[in-house]
Amino acid sequence: MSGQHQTLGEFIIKNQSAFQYSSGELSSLLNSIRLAAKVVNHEVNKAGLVDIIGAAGDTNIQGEDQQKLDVYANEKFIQTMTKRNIVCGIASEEEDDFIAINSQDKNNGNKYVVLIDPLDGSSNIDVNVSVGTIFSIYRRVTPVGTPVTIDDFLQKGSEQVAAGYVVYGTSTMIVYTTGAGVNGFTLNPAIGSFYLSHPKMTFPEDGHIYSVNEGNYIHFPQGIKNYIKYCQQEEGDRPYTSRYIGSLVSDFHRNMIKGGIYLYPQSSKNPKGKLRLLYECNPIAFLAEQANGKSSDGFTRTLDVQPTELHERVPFICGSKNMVEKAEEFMRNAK
Ligand code: P6P
Repeated sequence: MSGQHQTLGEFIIKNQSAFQYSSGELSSLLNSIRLAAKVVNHEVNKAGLVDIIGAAGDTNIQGEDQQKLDVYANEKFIQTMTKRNIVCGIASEEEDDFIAINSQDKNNGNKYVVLIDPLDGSSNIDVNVSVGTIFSIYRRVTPVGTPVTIDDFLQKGSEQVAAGYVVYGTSTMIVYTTGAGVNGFTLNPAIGSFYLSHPKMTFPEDGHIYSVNEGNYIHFPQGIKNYIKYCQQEEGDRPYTSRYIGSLVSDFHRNMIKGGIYLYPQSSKNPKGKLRLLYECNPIAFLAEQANGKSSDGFTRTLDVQPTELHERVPFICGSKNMVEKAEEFMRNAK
């Protein structure tokens, strides 16, 4: 990466004045995410070499086997954010309840809460397929200096002040937004710095890739079945290409660059879908809209859903605007 590319640190400083809230704290928070991403990346990249892959022998609240890297990533992100003394609370896919930071300190002026999926797609670790970290940042809604409550976490996705992901793929990238567009930074492992490699990322309005686990086809609602058959029809620019990695961050990242749609609908097996609203769907939906894409459950805009539980699941359709609107049309017509 030659010298003319801006580093993530330079970009954060250059753009912090555009951030409507206390920019210094957000910058410091984004820097802590950058540090944790480098630490986790180091372990993910050598997962096959050391005895860190394989289940940790424990299960999380989702009842999913915790992979050792899940546990490791969770610890590292929580540690780095806690140390920076900016955050008053953290919620994680790997933690049953939210974690209050310094709540005993009445002078705790921390204003932000963070929700994370520390290692999404972790079932892919043992087979060397890319995985990701997803994060979502809000300002607290309860008075500063008081202990954080569940209300600080159960905010609509439209209230997010920042969101992003780390994708540990053929290269490691951080992609994030603070509400002024989406920018992607690639890690130069030789130097240990992230460089602005994908400025102003934007979804093509149309695409030719659909990403869904077709193994669940018979369990899908009729509208989704009809949309999948539409994608497979010989007509116009169809059939589309089916690409499904089984890692939301990787499927989303590819679709944002090339144009495409990702679907994890409700089904008779997963009546509310599989993906979690607060730390998977909302941050990805924020990024999608900031990149001129769209995201819904087939009827309601993802960012408008009022959360009621920390680990609640929602049906999720996200990607190129015209493709999501076509899928929504099939959902409406099948009602
Ligand atoms: P399935 C990973 O567990 C995840 O949350 C997403 O990253 C991924 O897109 C989806 O679930 C895969 O789920 O049921 O198709 O294996």
